[in-house]
Amino acid sequence: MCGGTLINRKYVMTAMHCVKSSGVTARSALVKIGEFSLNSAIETIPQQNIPVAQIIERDDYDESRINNDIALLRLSTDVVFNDNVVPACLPTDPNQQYVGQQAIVSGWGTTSSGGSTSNLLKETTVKIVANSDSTCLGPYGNIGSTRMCAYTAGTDSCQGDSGGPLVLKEDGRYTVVGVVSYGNGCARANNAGVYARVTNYLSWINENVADGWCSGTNPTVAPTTAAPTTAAPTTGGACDLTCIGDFTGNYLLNGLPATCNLGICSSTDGTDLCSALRFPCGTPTTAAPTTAAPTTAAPTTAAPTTAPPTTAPPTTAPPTTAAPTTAVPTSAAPVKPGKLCNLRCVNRNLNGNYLINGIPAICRRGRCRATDGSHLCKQLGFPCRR
Ligand code: 4AZ
Repeated sequence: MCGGTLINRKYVMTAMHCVKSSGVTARSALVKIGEFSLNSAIETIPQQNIPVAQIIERDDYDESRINNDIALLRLSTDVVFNDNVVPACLPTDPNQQYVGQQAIVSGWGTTSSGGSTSNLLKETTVKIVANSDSTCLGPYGNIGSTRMCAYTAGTDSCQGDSGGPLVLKEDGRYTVVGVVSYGNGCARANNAGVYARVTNYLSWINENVADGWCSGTNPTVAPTTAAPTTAAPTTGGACDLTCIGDFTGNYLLNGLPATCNLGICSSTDGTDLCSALRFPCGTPTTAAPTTAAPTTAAPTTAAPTTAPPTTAPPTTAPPTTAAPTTAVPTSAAPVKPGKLCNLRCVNRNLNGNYLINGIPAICRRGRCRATDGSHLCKQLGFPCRR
């Protein structure tokens, strides 16, 4: 199994080594979107299991050096976005190095080198380091511009997290900057984790995922034509987000408080919502075209898990690649942890930080609190009773 990142309604980004092994590409794959608990259904919104229609490979993938370890999965049906399922943004600046920035990596991989995988999605925070950092250059030598390292003592991605996202907050949105690739063991002192560097592949990604955007074109990619000199004023009125979903109620859309009715939303703090979100479902006809326009409303990052490729080409398709998507916490405000929630009936070994149905939580022996101050048990529908 591997991870992956939802890029838009049709494409998941993962690692090449998740879909190809010893020169043989997997024949089929299944992506699980909105998954959280692998062996019990505690998700408040059911996951979407979508077969992969096409695996888009990097033909410069070097299996022996684990270079260009990045692949795209074209889904056979469109993902339905919801509170727990929103694509991650792609970086817009190909030259950004992110050195020194804290980033979140997530997955269902092993919780120690050679240990067992996690039934529940886990996340941790690691610092992106320069390729020349001793924790990167020391163990791996010169990894060039196609890879990046992230290191924080005592925590790491691990086996089974491969293909999954390394995200950080950029302009208030979660942006996927790395794809989990490899490392010497896991959380080994002075050995960083290695990630495919997403900025190195932006053109390739954008060229290949073009038909997966709501509007037909990637709103994050600057148009080649110049913006008009007389820009029409943007209004603070309703914003049409129906390409993302028919959601109704109050939401934090990329941290902006908003109220929505069947996908038509207005901010409740006076912000010009559509403009702040950079018109994810296209610009209204009266508004001037924006130049660079990052994508999605709710700041959800996908953390799919994928299965390893089959090495031999079997005649029957293996029950392969699972790629769940789960939300990364949406707001980073320092708040008091919420009420204690007993989840021991789900997993009595929950220890550490998790994303539970998209809710960031900290757990000790199966008892958890939301770190965003919310009432975890209530949001999960009290899975282990009150
Ligand atoms: C793996 O085998 C793997 N510590 C992924 C990430 C890391 C190590 C191993 C990074 O999938």
